[in-house]
Amino acid sequence: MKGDIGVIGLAVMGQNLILNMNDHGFKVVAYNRTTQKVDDFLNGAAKGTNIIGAHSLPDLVNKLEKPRKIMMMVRAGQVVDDFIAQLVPLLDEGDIIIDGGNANYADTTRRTHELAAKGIRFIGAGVSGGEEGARFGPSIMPGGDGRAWPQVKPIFQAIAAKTPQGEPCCDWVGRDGAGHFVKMVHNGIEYGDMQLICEAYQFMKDGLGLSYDEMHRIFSEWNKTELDSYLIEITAAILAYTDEDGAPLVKKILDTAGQKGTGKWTGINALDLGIPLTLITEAVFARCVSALKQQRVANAKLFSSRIAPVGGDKDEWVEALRQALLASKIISYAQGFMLIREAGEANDWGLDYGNTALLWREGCIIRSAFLGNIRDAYENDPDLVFLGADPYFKGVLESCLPAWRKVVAKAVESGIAMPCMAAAITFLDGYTTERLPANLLQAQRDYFGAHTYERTDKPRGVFFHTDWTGSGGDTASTTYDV
Ligand code: NBP
Repeated sequence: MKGDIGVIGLAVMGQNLILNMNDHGFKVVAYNRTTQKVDDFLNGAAKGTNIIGAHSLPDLVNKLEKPRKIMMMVRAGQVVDDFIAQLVPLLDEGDIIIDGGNANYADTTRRTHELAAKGIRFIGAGVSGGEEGARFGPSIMPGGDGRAWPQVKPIFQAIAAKTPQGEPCCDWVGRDGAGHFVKMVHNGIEYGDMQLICEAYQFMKDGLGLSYDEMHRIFSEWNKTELDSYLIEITAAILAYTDEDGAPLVKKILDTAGQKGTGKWTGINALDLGIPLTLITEAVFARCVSALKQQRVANAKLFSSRIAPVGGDKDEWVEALRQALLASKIISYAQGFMLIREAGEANDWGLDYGNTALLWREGCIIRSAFLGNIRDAYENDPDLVFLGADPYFKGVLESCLPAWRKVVAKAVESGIAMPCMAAAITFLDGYTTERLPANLLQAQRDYFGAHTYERTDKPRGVFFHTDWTGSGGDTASTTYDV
């Protein structure tokens, strides 16, 4: 009997996805560039299963049922193009190649079109949930050539995580690079969620002087509230984890954050599309600041910097922090969905935002109870532009606002860097201000560059230029923007 699906790439993600597929009754053919890993896998984790090994790409292709489905779980980038180039001559029209790695969505769009021209159907599927998700139920975000989806759907929906109601956290996102775009924004939101938690942790540790035991208990309690999520849960566990000497291990970890690029891509796309994705972008920059360790150490001495203790009732501050974190998180998701909407419209992907929230509800790193509320918001109003305008989220934002302001103001006063919580409240203040100072900005642009402006007492779309100095001409600029 031939295999239902082939998987190329036997690192952590590939092996665990294969085992997951096998558990769900699919016959999987496994291949890896370094073929020793195929034998190691078959004699190790895959021993006693129905998994079949392949020692070359022709061997892999020959062992698959038609139309063939071949999923790559390899390093993103050139490696994917190289495998595609080797596979295409071996495949027949209608066969399907799936890239389950963290591809740039533009590459997925290009590959979908290039392969369609050769009769091969391509799916670019974002997979989230790390090792455990891959093994027991990831969130999967597939996009690309829609004709391939009915063939792949039964396998992907079987292995995906399920919501408490039993719905799979995997459904078709849209054509071309839509799946990988949504996965990219997921990763950006992950950057934001993690940084928000870190800001609350620093306020508790350095402002309130709480112990690791106290912080562990607080995050455990927060996990029973609207903040119920995987990242809050693992933060509580991390704070309780001790090293061999009994001290919290996290205290000994160097404070320089790494990054692989998906947060940066999210920020770049937001800038390209003109979406104010301030929180996620600040989270990326916060990692950049953390990485400048030597400079920070030197400048801490130069400015004699220290965090001033935060006085007052600690329990009240902790509750205020919880509300600040929740409200900031709402803004982060609101901005993320604004970006997804803009990209979806620009590319005509026909995205379903409630479905996107459903895909992230379980299985992935940002999984949380909160995503159920986001799904409800988009089900109630599929055209919702700003998540904060949904009645539930509006209510939460309004009730959290006083505590949120207090926390951000106290952080600034005490010298606690809080880029994401501050960016979130600043965004909400700007986004809910009827008249911003951009009138002055337009005047400045017109003053130095004759960029013109619109007037409040004239219809939109009519542009004016003023000779501000009396020595300028009447000619307005149409050729450049500053
Ligand atoms: P890696 O990203 O570490 O990739 C390892 C695989 O890529 C191995 O099969 C390796 O083959 C192959 N490979 C490399 Br590296 N260079 C190659 C080359 N020049 N030619 C052919 N094959 C090459 O594995 P992973 O961490 O399992 O991730 C797989 C994909 O899933 C990546 O795109 C990753 O970004 C994405 N992802 C990872 C996670 C996670 O938590 N790790 C989560 C979500 C998505 P070899 O054994 O012969 O070197």
